[in-house]
Amino acid sequence: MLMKKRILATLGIIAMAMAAAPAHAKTVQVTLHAVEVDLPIDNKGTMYRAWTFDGKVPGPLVRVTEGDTVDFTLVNDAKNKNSHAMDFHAAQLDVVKDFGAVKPGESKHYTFTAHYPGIFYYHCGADPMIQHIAHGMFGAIIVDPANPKALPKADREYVLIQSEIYPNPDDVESLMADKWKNVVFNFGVFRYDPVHDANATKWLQAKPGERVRIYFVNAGPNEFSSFHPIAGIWDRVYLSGNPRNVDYGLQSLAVGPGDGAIFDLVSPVEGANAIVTHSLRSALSGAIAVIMFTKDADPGMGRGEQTIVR
Ligand SMILES: [Cu+2]
Repeated sequence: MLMKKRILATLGIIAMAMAAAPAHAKTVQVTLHAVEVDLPIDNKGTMYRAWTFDGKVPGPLVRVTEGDTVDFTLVNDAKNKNSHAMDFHAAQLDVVKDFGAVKPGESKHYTFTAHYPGIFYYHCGADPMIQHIAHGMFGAIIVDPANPKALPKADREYVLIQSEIYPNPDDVESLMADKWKNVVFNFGVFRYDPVHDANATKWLQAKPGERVRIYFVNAGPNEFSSFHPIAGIWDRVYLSGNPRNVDYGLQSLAVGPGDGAIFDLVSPVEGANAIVTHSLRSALSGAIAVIMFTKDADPGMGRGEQTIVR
């Protein structure tokens, strides 16, 4: 009789645990291809030997919801010359078994559950990691909170990833000596800055009063960011993008290599802000992104495919 009670109690606990599991949790298939390809690194089309995920820098935006399981496959294309790997900062795994490199023509598969909401870095971790990141092998994964009301609703969302560009990313000594030429957002010198580069054709857009959510990642490999909106104030900042890590009314926040944060910006007026790293040697070499606040802002910008403006 006692045994039966215990079994029933245990079953009750299991049933409660199952009821507590998020009903929305799903498995998301993600396949990324390591591709070595030439890409432009400025607005006039200077080409650079890039190592990429899916031929783009930043790599494709991966987006899941807290509690989801990511079923991940990395394919290292046979045409490549180098081994590559994948390190998701949203994952809790084995660095050797899961994040280890695979040779050209091979692939790697692993799964993880995204237990923490936020904005997380992903990057190639193949040796020497500094060279793979300098070549452009990085991107971002957003893990949206399971509770859709955990963050105030954003009207527009943009991903900005800071990194350094080195004249020769295969000269590892120059990477170790931190001899970058440009610090940039989304792998382009003044990519979204028509003020410093007349060849820039795109910038960020929003309407006054809209809540603009910047998902920011610092890919490094070496430089810190002091992330600041010139002529604006971050309304809210969430460290690592976790809704529990909220700060209000910040002017700048230091974001180190391998880190990320959510920055919410609301402009009460029309006009422009210039989003920079306030480390000015970095900003003036290419890390400035203009955001225009106008009543006739393009309704497509900061939504869907235009979350990473390409
Ligand atoms: Cu790589």
